[in-house]
Amino acid sequence: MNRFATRFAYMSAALILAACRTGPETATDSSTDTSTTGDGDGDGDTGDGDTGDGDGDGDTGDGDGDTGDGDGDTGDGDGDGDGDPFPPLAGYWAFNGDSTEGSGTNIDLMPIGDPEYLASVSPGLGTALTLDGDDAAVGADFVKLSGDDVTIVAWAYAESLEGIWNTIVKNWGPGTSGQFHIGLGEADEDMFQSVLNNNEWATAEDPFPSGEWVHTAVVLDAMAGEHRLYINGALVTTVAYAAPLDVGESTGLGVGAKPNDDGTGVAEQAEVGFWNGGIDEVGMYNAALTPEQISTIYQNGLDGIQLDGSSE
Ligand SMILES: [Ca+2]
Ligand SMILES: [Ca+2]
Ligand SMILES: [Ca+2]
Repeated sequence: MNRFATRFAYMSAALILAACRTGPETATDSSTDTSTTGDGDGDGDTGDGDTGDGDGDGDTGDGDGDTGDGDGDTGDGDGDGDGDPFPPLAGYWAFNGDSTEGSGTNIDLMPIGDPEYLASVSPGLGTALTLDGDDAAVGADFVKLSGDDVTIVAWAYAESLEGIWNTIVKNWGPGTSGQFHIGLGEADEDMFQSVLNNNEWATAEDPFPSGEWVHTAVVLDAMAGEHRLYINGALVTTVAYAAPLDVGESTGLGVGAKPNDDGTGVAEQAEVGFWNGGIDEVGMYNAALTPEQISTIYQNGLDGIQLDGSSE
């Protein structure tokens, strides 16, 4: 099933569910939710207990009684009914011909320079954002990750490791910091690295492989107090993580380069960190995924299964 058919299927499922709900439930939602800023309609706004899956019915605590995403399984949002436990995506960029956001919960990105959309890890993953050293995709008003548990994943192909702060994905500007830098290190450090706003760093021990697709994952686990890096589904680094995750003031999101502070372009500084190569399947979760889930995402990518459970 192609992506659009899949999304249509979600929408149909959501509409059917909405139609099946009774009037009193809806009335309860709107009448009892006055203590929050949300309206209880489950559309992803804050305060009404949504977990942010953006499908309008997967929220918890809004009085409608559902706990899943309305697709009949336990909340992975992929609609495949297999009951796997993946949380809803809080941001998803599949880069299949464009840089739009795929989960409905975060921002579309705009191309900077002349990025192309070329072959990815496997045919099922469609195309990847392909950059030759002066291109990127950026956007304004990034919907920050909420809570203290976070997972960010991406496939990345480094054609070259030249340059500093080579960026895979970043909410961080030149004048204001943000929630994270994920990419490579500064100066000659070409190790996979994640930097948080409170200056906690996690750095892999080995240089990032070039000339091949590499799956990367960063997990912030508040309960365990761990900030973990994974390469190709395997844990490579663990450092201490002290929640909360600082939000920071930068509002831009950059894939393939550091954005400017408001995400209307790339940072105008030497440390812009252009990625040279490919990036695909950038996904974010407001949850600390387990080692098994990270491994599954890696294996799914090799098998051509995208984060939303579909294949191109
Ligand atoms: Ca893709
Ligand atoms: Ca270019
Ligand atoms: Ca470098």
